[in-house]
Amino acid sequence: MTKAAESLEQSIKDATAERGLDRDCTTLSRHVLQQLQTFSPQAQDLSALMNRIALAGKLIARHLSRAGLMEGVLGFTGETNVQGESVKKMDVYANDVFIAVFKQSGLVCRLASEEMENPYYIPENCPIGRYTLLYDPIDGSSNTDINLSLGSIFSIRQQEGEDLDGSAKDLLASGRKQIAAGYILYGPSTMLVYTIGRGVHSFTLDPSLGEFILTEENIQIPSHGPVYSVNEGNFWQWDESIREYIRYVHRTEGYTARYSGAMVSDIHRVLIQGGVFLYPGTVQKPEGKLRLLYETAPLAYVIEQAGGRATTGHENILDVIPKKLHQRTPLIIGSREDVAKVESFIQNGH
Ligand code: P6P
Repeated sequence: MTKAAESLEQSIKDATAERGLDRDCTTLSRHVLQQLQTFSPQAQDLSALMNRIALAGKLIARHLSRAGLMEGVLGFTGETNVQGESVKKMDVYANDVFIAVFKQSGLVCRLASEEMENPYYIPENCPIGRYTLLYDPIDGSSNTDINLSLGSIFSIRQQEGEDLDGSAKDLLASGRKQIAAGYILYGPSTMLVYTIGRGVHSFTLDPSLGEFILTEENIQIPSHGPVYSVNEGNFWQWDESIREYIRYVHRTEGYTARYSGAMVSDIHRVLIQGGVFLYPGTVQKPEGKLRLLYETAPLAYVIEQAGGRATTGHENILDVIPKKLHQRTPLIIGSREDVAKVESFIQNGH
């Protein structure tokens, strides 16, 4: 090999090694600062916040990976949560993890979760901690005991006002007040997907480093995709318009049904491959099953930032103003064209 060729080969190796090192150093906390292009106190706070969420994800992923080997991790607690749902031991563990990682952080004063009727306050943080974490600690917990994918969903809001009476009324505001949102997907690998309003970015947990490393920046959802994701076992409960949409995809080439029981997993698929996820209202639950503040609004923020859409069928999810902390909404979310197709059946009052 000529000297020139050897030199070129070496420089390519050096550049690749440097890119590899730089990639391994693009952790979540650094990426937040890169996104904000500033080292201001607010930027540092947000970077630290996301780092704490990443720590929660690591602790939950570790617990899940050993769940089948440990006593007291799987199965039900025997309790019922504020949603009227049977609580899994993993729900309680994950809920406590998010609380624990924010203690002594000076960052988060309040946490609102699917598992807690009222917000949890961390007194030592409250004088200066102006952020609130809203989260679903384990989304799809029915998958825990059968070792299938599940997720955590998070949303960060700035506290508005002093909340002196502990009613957290300022949380009853639209999803456009979210500062950051995203999810952690516990699958074959553990991924964290987030937005702070500057695009959607994914990170993969490298267990050998114990760090979430940047995987993909500025993810764009396809404008159309083959996936439709819905629990067709609820067909008998749906409005006729949703039934008509399902009949349409049944008779139209190019669609494929995917439904895992954990919407983080299903919506991540839709984000990457395109398509639509639906959890419509039913006869039993006309407002739907999913909760706005810590499920549909954060996911809507992510999907909108990726170029997709999220609607109740009549209103943009991010415009819905909740009347109560655990308010539910129907959800139709995903690629622009596929969401519009579902809406066309609703608007035509099929
Ligand atoms: P169903 C999990 O409980 C969840 O909130 C979502 O993650 C999931 O898509 C949905 O509910 C599953 O509900 O009624 O289809 O079992």
